[in-house]
Amino acid sequence: MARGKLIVFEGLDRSGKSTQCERLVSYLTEKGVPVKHRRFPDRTTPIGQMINNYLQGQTEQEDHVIHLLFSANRWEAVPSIEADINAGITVIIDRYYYSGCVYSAAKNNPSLSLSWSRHPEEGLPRPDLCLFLDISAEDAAKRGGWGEERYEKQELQDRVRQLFADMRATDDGSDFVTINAGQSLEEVASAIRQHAESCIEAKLDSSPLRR
Ligand code: T5A
Ligand code: NA
Repeated sequence: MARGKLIVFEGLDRSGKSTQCERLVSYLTEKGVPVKHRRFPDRTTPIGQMINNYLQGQTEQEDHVIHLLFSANRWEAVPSIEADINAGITVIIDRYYYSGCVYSAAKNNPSLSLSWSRHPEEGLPRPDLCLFLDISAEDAAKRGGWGEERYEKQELQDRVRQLFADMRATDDGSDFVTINAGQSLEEVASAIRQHAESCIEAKLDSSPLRR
């Protein structure tokens, strides 16, 4: 049996990741493609609850500690992600280690560089497709809802966008397929469907997930 594919959505806060992730999952499900939808942070686990409390400003965490908790929250899901993919299910994830690295590095902590932030993520399954929903922090902010969680501030989001751009020059950034997320919902969805369908159709039967 052909393995499932690993597809990831990335981008700034309010770039439309969750909306588009849900649309793609319903579209593929209707077409009969076996898919599973996940998100990081996964706030349902004990580690995820610690992350949630931090994001909502109820607790403080040292910068490296919260970085490692976000990373641990991905590692704890790996056995289940691998089991799904080996069972032929395509796993579609809302945010992954790319966010993990850039949001931590955006804090400008001198001992938490983009390259330091990558180390705990080494060895996580690497996506077959990473859809980067590109929008300026200014346009994303117009969509409303900022100000409720810790990182939802224009200045930090501007640094996050710059770091995603810096990441493009690294090996990780070579994964990005950039989608103009400033278009209408339908235009964005249609661009995503094209990339996702060619990824799913690509024959990789004997090729294991990359690391
Ligand atoms: N984080 C995350 C880390 O620091 N380290 C990590 O390792 C990880 C994984 C929470 C925070 O955690 C940080 C990053 C985040 O700051 P989250 O739970 O993914 O991460 O964040 P959420 O608040 O759930 O989601 P986002 O803010 O990222 O929003 P989305 O999912 O990008 O956007 P979405 O789809 O909810 O859309 C936002 C609004 O825009 C509208 C939607 O209807 C909605 O109202 N919209 C559009 N409007 C016009 N045109 C379009 N094309 C539109 N698309 C969406
Ligand atoms: Na979201």
